[in-house]
Amino acid sequence: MSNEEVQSEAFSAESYFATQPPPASLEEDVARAREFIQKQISQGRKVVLVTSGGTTVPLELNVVRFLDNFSAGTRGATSAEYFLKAGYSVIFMHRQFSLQPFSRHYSHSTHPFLDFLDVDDSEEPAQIDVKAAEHTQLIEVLSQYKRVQKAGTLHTLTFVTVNDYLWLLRAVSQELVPLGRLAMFYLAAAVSDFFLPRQKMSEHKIQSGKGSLHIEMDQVPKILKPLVNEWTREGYIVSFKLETDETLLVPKARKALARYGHQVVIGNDLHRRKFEVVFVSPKGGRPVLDENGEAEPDPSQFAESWVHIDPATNPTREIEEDIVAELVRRHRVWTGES
Ligand code: 9Z3
Repeated sequence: MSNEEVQSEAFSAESYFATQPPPASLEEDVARAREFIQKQISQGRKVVLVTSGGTTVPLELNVVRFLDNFSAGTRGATSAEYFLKAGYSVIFMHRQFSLQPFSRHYSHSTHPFLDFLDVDDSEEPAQIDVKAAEHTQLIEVLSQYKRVQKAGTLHTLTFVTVNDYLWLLRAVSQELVPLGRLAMFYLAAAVSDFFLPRQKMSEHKIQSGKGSLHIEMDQVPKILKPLVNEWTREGYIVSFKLETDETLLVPKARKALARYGHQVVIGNDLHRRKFEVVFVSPKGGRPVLDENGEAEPDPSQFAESWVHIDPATNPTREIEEDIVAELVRRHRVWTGES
């Protein structure tokens, strides 16, 4: 395909997958995920796919430079733990090296593990101890981790680029189809809006010395559309909307619901995301958009509910506990339970 043809391409999901190559590990990753899903189905479990962390956009084929999306992976990793506690099996699809369930409590930047160990080297062999102040939390985290390992209810998948993410999301969502309404999608990963198609990328490191760098990027296809309408028709789909202007949160969440027809958008402001989020969902059937899809949908078609926690009165409380509890309740209604 020539560059001109690529440039004129609108990049629907279909044209994206027809022109951008799959990651090398896709088949193997999907086979492992399939095996995991089949086991969960045979045990009658609900499965949630949690996406977490930011995707990158490489600028070169031999990649030296890339654009990144903001996300430490806290939302996804923390939520995955609460889903596991609620009895869900979890496919944790995350950005390589971003936070993961359980080990997140001992992240190298906030709570490095060397700092909670003591060593007594006055005798041979030297003894290692966990500091007394760390016991309670470590026992709790480790016990849950071991329980989950024994039950085999956590499966991890890794992405780096937005291309890895899109291919994996499509493949795994198709594998989740047999679960029908028992599957939930919790799309907390921070996904690039723009990318550089492979056909436009320079093979080698872009050279400096020629003045400023101009790159024209294409829009990443809106993946929620085929996810909702083609890849999974029955799964319960929760997407996140990140804004830095709080006044945009609810209107943009409403628009996304009207455009894609999924179940919930959780809006979060970048600076307040750890103690405040808003659930936006359609009140009745699928909300209606105007013909060209540009105008604001009628607000009376949507319900909003805010979740707040107060870090001053309870500094250890995590908002993900409340988010997951609410989603578990809503998912029960979706599956026809109480
Ligand atoms: C989020 O909004 C997540 O809650 C955060 C979590 C990325 C803010 P951290 O990992 O941060 O705890 O540091 N994720 C979704 C962001 C996103 O890309 N949403 C798309 C959009 O807004 C729609 S799927 O267009």
